[in-house]
Amino acid sequence: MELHEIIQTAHAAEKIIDRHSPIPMYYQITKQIREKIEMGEYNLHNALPPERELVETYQVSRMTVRQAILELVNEGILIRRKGVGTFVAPPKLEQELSGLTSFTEDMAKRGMKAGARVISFGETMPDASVCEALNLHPHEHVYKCERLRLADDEPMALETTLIATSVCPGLRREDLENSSLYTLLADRWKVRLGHATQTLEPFLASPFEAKLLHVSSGSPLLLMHRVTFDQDGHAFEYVKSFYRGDRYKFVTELHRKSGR
Ligand code: 16G
Repeated sequence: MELHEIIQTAHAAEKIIDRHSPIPMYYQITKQIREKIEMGEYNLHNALPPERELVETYQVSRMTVRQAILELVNEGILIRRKGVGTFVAPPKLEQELSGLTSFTEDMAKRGMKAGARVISFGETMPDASVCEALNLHPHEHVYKCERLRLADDEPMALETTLIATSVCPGLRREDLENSSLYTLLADRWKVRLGHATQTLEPFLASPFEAKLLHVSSGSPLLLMHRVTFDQDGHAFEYVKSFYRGDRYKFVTELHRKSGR
């Protein structure tokens, strides 16, 4: 770059980045990038300018640019594609928290294809908390199945499901590969969904979850625990799920209680 170009670039960067502001420079850059996405300057189909170009535009260090990008990746606004570049992420999937639905139904509602890859399957003795949640007798066995859930082939969630063997005797690993557990339970064992209790909390991906979910280790995930009951009020399923924080947004409708 010629000297006059360097000076011009530095002047332009000064206008958009306030070096004297208490707001950190990386944070100011995230704001600029968000605005460019809103204006359509950066879109779903084109990669963001490479790091070195952003370094020149904003006249900051490579580390500052990286921090800004990481922030937006963690928020789910940008997405990194290995060896290709950084892109604007597709909109997050909005998931209602009030209805009792299956992953397969949730995807179908959006016109997406649900998938399930079985990571592990086996019969085991549950620990005390699962025994209590499912109201099991001592020594009662459960099937434990870990499944990676996919939406149009993209990994979205990692689910570990525990069900008493007495609920669905003879359940096999291959029954769960790319099919709906709830449909199977209803069709083969006449289990009818009633209600569920569910908790939701933040969690940072360990290298294990990160690899399966195609995110970086330490990325934000949403950890859900669900106990599902049948129509007679018997708890039949205990599930621990990790949902990608960069691909999901949870929605609830709130009603003011009468008498307030
Ligand atoms: C949802 C449920 C999970 C259930 C699964 C059945 C949460 C946190 N989890 O993912 O408890 O086992 O649906 O889906 O919502 P399937 O019928 O498609 O296998």
